[in-house]
Amino acid sequence: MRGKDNTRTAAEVLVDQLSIHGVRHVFCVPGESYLAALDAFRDSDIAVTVCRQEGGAAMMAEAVGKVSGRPGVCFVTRGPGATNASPGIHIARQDSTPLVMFVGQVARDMREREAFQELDYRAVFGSMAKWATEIDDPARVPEIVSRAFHTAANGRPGPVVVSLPEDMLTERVAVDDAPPFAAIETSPGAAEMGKLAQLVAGARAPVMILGGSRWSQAASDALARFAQKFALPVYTTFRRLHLFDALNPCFAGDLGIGPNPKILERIKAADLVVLVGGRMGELPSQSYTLFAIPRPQQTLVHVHPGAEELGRVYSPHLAIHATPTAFAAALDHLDVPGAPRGEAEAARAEYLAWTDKPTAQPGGVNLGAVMVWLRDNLPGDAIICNGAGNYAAWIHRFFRFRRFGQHVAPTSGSMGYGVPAAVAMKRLYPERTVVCVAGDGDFLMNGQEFATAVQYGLPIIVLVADNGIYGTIRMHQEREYPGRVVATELRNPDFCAYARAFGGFGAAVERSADFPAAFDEAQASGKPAIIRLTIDPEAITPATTLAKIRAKALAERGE
Ligand SMILES: Cc1ncc(C[n+]2csc(CCOP(=O)(O)OP(=O)(O)O)c2C)c(N)n1
Ligand SMILES: [Mg+2]
Repeated sequence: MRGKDNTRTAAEVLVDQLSIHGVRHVFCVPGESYLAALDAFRDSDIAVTVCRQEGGAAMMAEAVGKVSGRPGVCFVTRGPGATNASPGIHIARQDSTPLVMFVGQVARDMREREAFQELDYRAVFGSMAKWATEIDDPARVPEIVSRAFHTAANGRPGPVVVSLPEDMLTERVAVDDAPPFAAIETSPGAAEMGKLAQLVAGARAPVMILGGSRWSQAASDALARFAQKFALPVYTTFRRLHLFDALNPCFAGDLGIGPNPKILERIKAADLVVLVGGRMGELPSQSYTLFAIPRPQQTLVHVHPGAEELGRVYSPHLAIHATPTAFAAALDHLDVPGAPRGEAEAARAEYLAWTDKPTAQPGGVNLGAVMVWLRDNLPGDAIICNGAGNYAAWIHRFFRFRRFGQHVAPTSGSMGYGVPAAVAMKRLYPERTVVCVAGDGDFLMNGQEFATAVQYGLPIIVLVADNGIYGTIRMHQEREYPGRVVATELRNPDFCAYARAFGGFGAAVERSADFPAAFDEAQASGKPAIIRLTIDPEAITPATTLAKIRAKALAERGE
């Protein structure tokens, strides 16, 4: 509240800046280190979601950044609050997501004494965040918050950590507000686009690969128009399936873990690869084997919003420094000589053959059948959230994402992401169906945020693929150390009772055929729900079993 002398506390100035920058939601775990900021939220129209663990709060903010392209915001307390939040910061870093985390700090006159829960945030988050800073002077709150939003959202987006000394927050100051931050679209140059047109015109087998952030539905639509004009096969990188409509005749699959082998063949045989937005990191590049480093064997056009990413690993034949959104808009006006045609039709047929029907699996519940039912029955704008684990392979392969922001999952492979992401999505979009798919290990890393869903009346539906193991690691274990099982078995709680204990709905499914009724019941309950799916641990990927992996590894060792 402004005083008669036109002053506000620094905390009030801070919350006013958030409103100006368009923040609608913040996620937090409270702490005595930033009471003044919490108090300022009482007089603002920003919705505050109180969470159960800072990792959950940071992941919720990250999910908001992912689907909106605007910084998601979380508030955490000093020391343990900040370190608990670190997985969300790491995800934002690897996934190129705009996020601003505000963290409490000891009073300015106590710094450097290792006061209670004191941390040097610049040092701790220095290599993880895009920028880590501390506000010393209340008069600079508008300036530094504005810079935090610009830094997080522009170029290659990422996380920014802003530390708030406790006594700074309560100081009164007369200062002007900053203007709203602007997302800056870097547009491609005419010369680069001219070269791109020449390359497409002369290509025998061109393909497009989409990844990264700074996309929008409009960008995805513009890209689809371009791809269809020249029949270009379009692939997405690991966990970026939402960048292209899976029903589009040019869509040919995702380049993730254990991809359709036909995708690798086709990309290796391509003479032109147009990589838009992605970094082509370890997972999509199949451990950096798909393209030669530094100079790929195919002609590579790399479009990226961060200048520092161009030439970082791959030295492209044509580098285009642009956001995917600005690049896609420019494609509408691109004059490509001749009428080149790619092999989209054949690539699409390969995709359909790979994804149309679930593979046969041991056990009563086939996750492939569950995904096919969801793809046929969920509304076109339903949101799917997940974390990490082998269960996710069935989502990537069998679900068909239709629009931007529909798949919210960490490319960084951080377990425990799905529940907080689903809570955030339902908070943002109460009218949309939000499904979280989790592994049994994955779920319990942030399952406590189910309480947040109950507290705010957010009827998310969580499917827990319960195979009683840390499946991914067990798979690697059987490959590398066949038969020597260590630390990958789990004794799980009763997930249905867990749901009910929190005030939600719980159901167990033992056979694929019973899934639709359980899903309908969960929806009808109107409560946050957990559906436990009993998965045979042998069903380790859509393509193979643990026993087969073990037998193969033993045979290779001559045992
Ligand atoms: C935070 C975090 N810790 C550990 C890992 C390593 N890890 C990757 S997948 C996985 C097991 C996942 O188990 P579960 O959720 O049960 O899924 P499943 O593989 O059994 O389907 C582990 C431990 C990780 N990716 N993230
Ligand atoms: Mg498991």
